[in-house]
Amino acid sequence: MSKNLNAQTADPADAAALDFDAIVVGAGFAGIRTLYELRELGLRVRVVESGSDVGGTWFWNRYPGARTDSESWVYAFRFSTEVLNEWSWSERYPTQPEVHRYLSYVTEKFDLRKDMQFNTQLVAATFDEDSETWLATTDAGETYRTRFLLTGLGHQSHPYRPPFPNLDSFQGKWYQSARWPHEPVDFTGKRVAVIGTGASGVQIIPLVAQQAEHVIVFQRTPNWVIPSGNHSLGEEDWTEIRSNYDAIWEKVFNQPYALPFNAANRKPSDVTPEEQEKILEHAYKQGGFRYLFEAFDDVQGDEESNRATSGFLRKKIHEIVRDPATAELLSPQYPLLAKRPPLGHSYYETFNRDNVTLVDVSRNPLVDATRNGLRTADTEYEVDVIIFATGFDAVTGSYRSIDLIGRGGVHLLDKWREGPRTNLGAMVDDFPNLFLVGGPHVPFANIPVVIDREVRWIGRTIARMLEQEQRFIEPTTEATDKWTSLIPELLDGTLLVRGAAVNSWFLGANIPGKPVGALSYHGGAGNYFAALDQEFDDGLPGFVRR
Ligand code: N01
Repeated sequence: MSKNLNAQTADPADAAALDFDAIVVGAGFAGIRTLYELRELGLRVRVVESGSDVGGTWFWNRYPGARTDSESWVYAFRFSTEVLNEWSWSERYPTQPEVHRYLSYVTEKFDLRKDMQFNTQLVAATFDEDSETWLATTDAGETYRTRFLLTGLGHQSHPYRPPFPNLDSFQGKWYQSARWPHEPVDFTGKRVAVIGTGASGVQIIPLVAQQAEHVIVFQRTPNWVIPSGNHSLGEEDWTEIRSNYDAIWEKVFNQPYALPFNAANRKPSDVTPEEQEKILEHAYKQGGFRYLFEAFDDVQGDEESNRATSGFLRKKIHEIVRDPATAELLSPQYPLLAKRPPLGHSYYETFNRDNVTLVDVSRNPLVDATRNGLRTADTEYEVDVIIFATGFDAVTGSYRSIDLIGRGGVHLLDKWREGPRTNLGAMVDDFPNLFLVGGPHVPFANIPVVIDREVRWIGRTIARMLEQEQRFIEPTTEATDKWTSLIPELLDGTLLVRGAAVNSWFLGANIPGKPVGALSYHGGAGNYFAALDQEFDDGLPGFVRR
């Protein structure tokens, strides 16, 4: 049954008719999950999405090799047992087309599409203090009045490309990983430049190398690339997963990165050097992020665990890559996790191919495109195709696309000039009734799970407001200050803080001029979920409601 929020009070301020009870921005994991939650509360919801279909990240990132780095059975919507039972992923790490099919299936299953407006960018939203509603404007010039505004903009949705002033003069074709065309790109017979060796570049390079005449990989900072250990999943696997799903989710909710892993319960110094080798070899064979968490505990905080785990990887790089100079260039000189490590699918092996060249641009940077390719200060590289796998203005950059104006005319990005401010990653002071979904200050972790738990909290909070006939919620400044100051403290307890020196996106260090500091919660997903529950159970003391 639809609950028209206008009908709840005789307040004359409600003369302003609502077009919707809630507008949700984005139709990726966050938007889909949020729409479902709010529908269950009986709210009238409109999802506004700039793409032509659902998917978010999985709509835009169609580059060759795009697939998840989380294991499929937990890169999933937890809220519906039916979905968990009906959908069987075909691989440990599903490809972009499969994730897109999954999101489409969930959308159709719950008949969500009818509340979605595609090809529409929400460009601005202003909080109207008199009526305590949001006025949201689209790029088509429509203005909607809504009680609640929820942003599911994605962590990595504002692509970054280095400013090469002469890119227009390049006679070949260029592509950006995060804005890949829908039709296949044929690299046969082409000389291809790939700029960037983050998670996107690491997935692109091996596949393009199989097709292209020659690939030049321009690397500024190497990554610790962990072998994925990908494999297909059959009926037997799914029977086992489903019979253990409760236990799997229990692990997920307690593991720092919301992944279904067991704690190792040991440090390298607890075992002999021979046992260390055996343990690391076993974890390496398992592949994926299990390597980071199931061999030794606290790789993210403990120097000894980190050194043992990264040292073993360094040895593997040198074993796999035949040319010692190339192997050395591919070996990072910083702790594991100081950059977000990608999973590789024959990544290091690709550098043994005759048609792949690694060029180190750490000291001699690429400065521009030319008619025929790319150039550093002293060398031109002639190519037919350039692929920019150069990342994103992450987390807060997603908010550049909407001018959000809160109480007193304050613009969100002005408020966040020195870094984001939130309470619980869910709300911002001076921005009443605006909920951020999967945005800054939520855990740096397996994101569908984080979204699921956060949206559940938002749903429960709005349900409580409806029960108590309230229309207004805003975090207190004190609670916002407290949560915001916790974020750098948590980061400082980890080796991830070293990411500042190696351009890590999770610190904003990859974007020239962006303030460097923690954008996410590094206190472990389980602790974040507990903080959400505690806040709710205590009666939401960090928020003003009326
Ligand atoms: O972006 P990145 P990404 N000259 O920022 C280089 C998620 N994701 O799209 O490291 C030369 O990691 C830059 O060099 P440096 C995931 O969370 C997930 O790959 O700054 N190089 C770097 O190598 C991931 O972590 C998945 O020195 C330049 C690269 O471009 C996040 O998105 C898949 C340069 C950018 O790497 C971002 O990944 C894909 C320049 N001027 C993405 N400018 C999966 O889960 C930048 N670079 C599978």
